[in-house]
Amino acid sequence: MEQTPCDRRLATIARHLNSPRSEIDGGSSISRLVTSADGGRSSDSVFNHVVRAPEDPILGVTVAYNKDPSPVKLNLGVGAYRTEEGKPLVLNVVKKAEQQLVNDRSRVKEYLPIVGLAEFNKLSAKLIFGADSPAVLENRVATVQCLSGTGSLRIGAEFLARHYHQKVIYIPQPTWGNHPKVFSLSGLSVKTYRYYDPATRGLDFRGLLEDLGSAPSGAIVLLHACAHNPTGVDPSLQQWEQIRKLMRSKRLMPFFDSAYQGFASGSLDEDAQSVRLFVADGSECVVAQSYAKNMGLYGERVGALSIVCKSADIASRVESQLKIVIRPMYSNPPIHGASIVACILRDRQLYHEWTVELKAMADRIIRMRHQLYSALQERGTPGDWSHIIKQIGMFTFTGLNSKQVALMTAEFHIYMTSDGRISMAGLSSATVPHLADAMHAAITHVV
Ligand code: KET
Repeated sequence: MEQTPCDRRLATIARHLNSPRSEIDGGSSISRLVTSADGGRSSDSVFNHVVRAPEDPILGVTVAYNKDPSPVKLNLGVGAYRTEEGKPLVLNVVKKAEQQLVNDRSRVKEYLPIVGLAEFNKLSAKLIFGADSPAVLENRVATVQCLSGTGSLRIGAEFLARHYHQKVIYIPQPTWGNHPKVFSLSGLSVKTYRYYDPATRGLDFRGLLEDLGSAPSGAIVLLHACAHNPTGVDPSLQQWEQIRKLMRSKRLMPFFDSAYQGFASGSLDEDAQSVRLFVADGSECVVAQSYAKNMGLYGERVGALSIVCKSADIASRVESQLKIVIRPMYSNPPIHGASIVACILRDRQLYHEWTVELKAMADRIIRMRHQLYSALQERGTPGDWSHIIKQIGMFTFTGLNSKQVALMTAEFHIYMTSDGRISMAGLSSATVPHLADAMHAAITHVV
């Protein structure tokens, strides 16, 4: 069909907006295409060349959801826990800890040290490595409080880019969409290793071993500690042991992302087993922890980066360099969220209450998996949907393609990432039928 000048113009804009370069600098041609609606004021702006960047593939889903006036709309994009009533949840134990903090008249709002709250750091290391971990007891772990999981990954990556001899990091294919950006902006070069097999909807263990086996000696390897995002597929403990053996034999550096401790199995200890396996052999290891999901402290931005070293002296030198990374970025971390976490982790009773609430969240997600699976069975939706109940953690990697997702959003007001990932934590018994209807329609109408 003949293209009109208008079609050509739109195509050019679309090309610009879709090119990765346009996220940062759109080049000059795009600005010439934009006509100003403000009487020419923007044309003499020094920022006139700035091109609108695309929304984030995950957080942008919430932006689109917020704009939709439909009463049946459902946000299954971001991994954020919702109650059966579809409401965000502030854990009771968090409310209690906050009350304690308010009641404590001795508390002040001074700056924290660059590395954050010392007690929080110690307790965070114990939480992930185990209270009796030799690495913790021997002070071989450098832990710094960071801005949630993302900030911990970033500080860890910046440190490795400056002080580790290998600048290449292998990330699983697929992985959380922010990983490649965090690592490449830190100065590491990003490569992928095979992880997920779409045919079996399970782990591509052979591919994983082959790719890590042919990685250069010393390469960094990003591992999801549990509840792999987006696939919901984790190695078994035996497979973890094989991965560990291979990685140690090639001196590959494990960099664990632990954003879901407690969310996979409902048990904090069980979900830390992969990390503990690596730490137990006495070699180095890097771990980024987040309290966003397991304590529901999303907006408080609380997390920790730990670097397990071979001696206390090395750990203290590593910590001194982490301070050099942190100081010019944000100087020192915020006090409130870390104080909540420290209150809960230090107090036996509160800690116990936390584990009960955490288990309840994990169990509700598992219930949603069973309800969705049954609802698709009832509808006779074509295909094998058993992966919905087999996958682990917050997400189901449905296998729906981007066109099917687009239909679910357009016709059913269901919002999710275009890779077909749904956040099971955003689902409730009341909304399962609506989702099942949408999935059934998408599967039967769009190939
Ligand atoms: N690692 C993984 C694997 C992860 O899924 C997230 C968040 C993070 C780190 C960072 O979380 P933080 O809030 O910085 O502690 N994932 C969800 C939210 C997001 O994309 O920011 C998500 O995938 O929906």
